[in-house]
Amino acid sequence: MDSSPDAPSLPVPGLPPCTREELTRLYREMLLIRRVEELAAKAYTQRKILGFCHLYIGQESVAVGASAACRPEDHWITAYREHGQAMAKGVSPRAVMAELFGKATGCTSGLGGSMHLFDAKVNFMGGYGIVGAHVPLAVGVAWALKMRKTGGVAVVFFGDGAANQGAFFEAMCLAQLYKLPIVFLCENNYYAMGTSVERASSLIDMSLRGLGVGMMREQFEGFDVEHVRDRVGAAVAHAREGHGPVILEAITYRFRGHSMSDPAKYRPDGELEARKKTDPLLITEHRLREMGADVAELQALQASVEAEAEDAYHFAETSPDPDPARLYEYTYAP
Ligand SMILES: Cc1ncc(C[n+]2csc(CCOP(=O)(O)OP(=O)(O)O)c2C)c(N)n1
Ligand SMILES: [Mg+2]
Repeated sequence: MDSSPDAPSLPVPGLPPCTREELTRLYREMLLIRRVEELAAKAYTQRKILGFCHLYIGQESVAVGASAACRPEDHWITAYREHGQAMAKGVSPRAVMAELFGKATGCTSGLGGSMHLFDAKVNFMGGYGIVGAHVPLAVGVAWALKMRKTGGVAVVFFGDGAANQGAFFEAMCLAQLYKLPIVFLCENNYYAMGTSVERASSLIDMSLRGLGVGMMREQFEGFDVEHVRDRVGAAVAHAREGHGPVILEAITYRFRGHSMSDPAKYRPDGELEARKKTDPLLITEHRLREMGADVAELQALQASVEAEAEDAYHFAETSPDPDPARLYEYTYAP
């Protein structure tokens, strides 16, 4: 389906509103991702986690909203800021934390680390460190899903920086040509390392890139988990029904630096504080209160999340290191 400015757009609403029970579940998931990453940041400063570590704090509503719009048979693939997406797709906090610690019990057996979480059991096709390089892989996944008639949709998460890469444009061309079941989900968090989006691109709405190949597109604010669920729900339904790909841009913001070594001094004064007013956790907590959730209920939920995150940390810390004999297992063909 062509997506010129006059072409039909995605249905609004894409999904019926969340029940209070479902919204509570989404809030819990976002909070769990936040707490697990806060503990990961602590472990990093204690040198229990080594190498690169890119936190998703501030963006949790995108992954969690998308997960509420997807089915288990849908396949996700993403870049290196992927702890939250992995957990939202069903990788356990224990397996994520243990992988960050480089332990044998991690979801990649401790051989991948922060940027290479992977879990085929839940159709999480991995984090990747080369900016934009996973987008063509996602098209291959979508091709396989179509050929195998699985009914599954591929969802590829990528940043505003990745949307300037050549591989991304080529991937979009092919996906549209073959009407593949794929949703391109750009998380525009306004920065690629220290470069703001308008310093790197003449277009700051990356979903407009889809128009060049006739792809259905939409930009939306990604701070409200229920809204993300709705827009991704509309896009996934479009792709699942065989109408071809959709490119979405979720406007979001990362509260921490690009990686653990970035003090993020490039932000204009006041920008971070202003964005924290649209913290996904605050928005959803407020909605739950409006729906009748009381303080005691939310406190009990927060305590259970705290315990689960601490459990993941303890599990990672006490897990064994991988056997050095396995080091080359996935590096060279036998
Ligand atoms: C091909 C390539 N070029 C440069 C880098 C260095 N690099 C790592 S992350 C990054 C920024 C990418 O920003 P964006 O796609 O917006 O994702 P975000 O970090 O904001 O989630 C860059 C330039 C890289 N990893 N790969
Ligand atoms: Mg970015």
